[in-house]
Amino acid sequence: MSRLVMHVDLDAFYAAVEQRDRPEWRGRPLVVGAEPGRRGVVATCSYEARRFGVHSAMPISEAVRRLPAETVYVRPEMARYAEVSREIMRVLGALAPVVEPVSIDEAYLDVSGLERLIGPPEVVARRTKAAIREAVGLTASVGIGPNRLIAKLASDARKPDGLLVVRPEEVRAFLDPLPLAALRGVGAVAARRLEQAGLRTVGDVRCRPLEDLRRRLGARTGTQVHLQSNGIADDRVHPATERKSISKETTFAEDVVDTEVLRDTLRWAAQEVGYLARHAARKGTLVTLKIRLHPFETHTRSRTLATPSADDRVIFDTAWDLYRADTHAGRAVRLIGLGLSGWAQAPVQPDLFADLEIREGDHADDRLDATLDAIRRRFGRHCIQRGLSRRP
Ligand code: TTP
Ligand code: CA
Repeated sequence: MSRLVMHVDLDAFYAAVEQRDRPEWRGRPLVVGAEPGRRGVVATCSYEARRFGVHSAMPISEAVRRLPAETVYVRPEMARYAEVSREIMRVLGALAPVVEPVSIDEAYLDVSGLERLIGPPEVVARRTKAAIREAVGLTASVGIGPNRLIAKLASDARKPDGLLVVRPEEVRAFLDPLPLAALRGVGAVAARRLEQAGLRTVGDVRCRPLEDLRRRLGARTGTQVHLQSNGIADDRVHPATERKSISKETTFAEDVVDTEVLRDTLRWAAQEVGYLARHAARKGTLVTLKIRLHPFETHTRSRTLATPSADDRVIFDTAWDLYRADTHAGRAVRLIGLGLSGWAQAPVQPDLFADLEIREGDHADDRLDATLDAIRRRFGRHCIQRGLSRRP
């Protein structure tokens, strides 16, 4: 019997949290990210803003140029988003036995056994979306397929508020029209080679002989791409505690030289990696920085931490130090990312979904925000206020 993998991904996550909490911002273009007029990037934006071509990791100056005057700009408040995320992961943990969070707003679930308990895959997906909406008031896009690749592409395919189930016999028809970027491991170099051979879609790749793909892309990537274009991919969902390393990277649409853009991007990666490590109850001892320079030259640099850590700020500071010490600092960057590995000990807290300490940086303010949110969710929005409300 083939496995059923579900991918859950919240829509415009940070922006959706902001619009949820400020009804007057709903239906408007909204950007979460750097302050307009300063340097830095868009963390994310509402779907209303995406119509203007704005997206994550775009310089804020570019977003301001594209967006209309009524656009709302807000600074990210990580602690709030992390608290919402924990609630979502708890909801997912109650639905399926194995949940693998892969980012603050994304997880894979093995739902193979749920048919008998809940019903057909569509019902499982609908139930999941409803449970998330009920718990946190947000929409998620959900995809179900025979493996991770198909599940992820299925959740992407109908965003926002999407739901798509791709059955094994539908995999080819689903994959064939997708662009090459749908396949994992097809970077800029591989994509260029495939395009030079006249291939545009996954279907084009599927129709090429394996030997031809191996010759063009190398044995490893060629085989990978061949298997994926036939819908064959990893179908295992791992408990978070089994990961050997956690990393996040961003590929920019264009080369970046602005250090503020690089710094914002690494800060986000550190927050994601820190969040996932704390979720898995792990502390790492090795921070790795990865940069790809124009044209296709990739470097990694690592540093061992004096004390094992899963703290966003420690991870970021270490990676940023590595960047500044790098002889390539200042050159145009196409990709930047970081990783945490070398776990210090067995998980300190076997329960994945237990409340972990909130430590997105050492801001008492952030912690207070998260605590207030937790109380409000439990007892109603207006039950508790700050002495001096920061948000007018
Ligand atoms: P995504 O899931 O990539 O994006 P999204 O949830 O905003 O939008 P959608 O899934 O509907 O396309 O990222 C989740 C959150 O992570 C996002 O809300 C903000 C943050 N983020 C950054 O801060 N910087 C980035 O470069 C990216 C990609 C995401
Ligand atoms: Ca998302």
